[in-house]
Amino acid sequence: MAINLTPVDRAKYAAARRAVDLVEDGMKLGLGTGSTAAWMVRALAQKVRDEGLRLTCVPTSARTADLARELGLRVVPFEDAGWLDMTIDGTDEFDGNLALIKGGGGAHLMEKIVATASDRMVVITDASKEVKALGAFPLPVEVVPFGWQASRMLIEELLAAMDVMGTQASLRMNGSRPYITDEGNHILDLSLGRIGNPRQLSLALNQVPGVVENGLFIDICDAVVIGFPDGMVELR
Ligand code: ABF
Repeated sequence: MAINLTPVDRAKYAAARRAVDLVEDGMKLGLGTGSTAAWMVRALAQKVRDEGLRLTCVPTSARTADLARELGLRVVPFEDAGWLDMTIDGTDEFDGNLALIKGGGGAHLMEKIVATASDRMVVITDASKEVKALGAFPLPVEVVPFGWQASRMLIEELLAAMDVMGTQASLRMNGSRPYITDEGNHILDLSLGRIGNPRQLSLALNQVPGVVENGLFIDICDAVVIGFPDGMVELR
């Protein structure tokens, strides 16, 4: 492994390596998205080469699919894999109940579908993602392009009636144009500050017309592997 990694990269790699130790021959795996998940894909490809494992991998984004194929992993369409044994993915925040905010990488719709269709979801992260209460990280909400402004207004009205500190929803941009997800949708990032009741907010958001999915993962994550720059890991 390159020795000039930053401390955060070393921490992410340590978490990724530990999660890959959980992978067994014959498993059907969901592969997450983001920089920590990319370390996991690299470590997984090495393990397959070293041990001759036979794995079936389902990516949660086009960029994870490209990386996995490039490294020789067997990538199949989700519909061909069926129920998965385990998904390993990163996160933007996690709290004491293992509730997550995900979607900073724009892939939370596919990530949530794949994670919930798995027997286990293991999150890999560095320690900076641990929070007492979710919400400091802007909550991503995927919305269909048609009428996204109406969806944003309805979301802001909803937020005003809920236990959150901030109520602003902003359209995620990619340069001068709206960001487009792998599924062709837009993302609104909600600057909430602190979410008093993540479960209630997640349920309410998905009722808003035009909303496809939000980045709150409640009762989905089974374990969090926290990596540290010295190579140590902690399991939650
Ligand atoms: C992905 O992991 C995204 O949902 C989330 O934004 C990202 C965390 O990014 P990183 O691993 O690069 O810190 O699942």
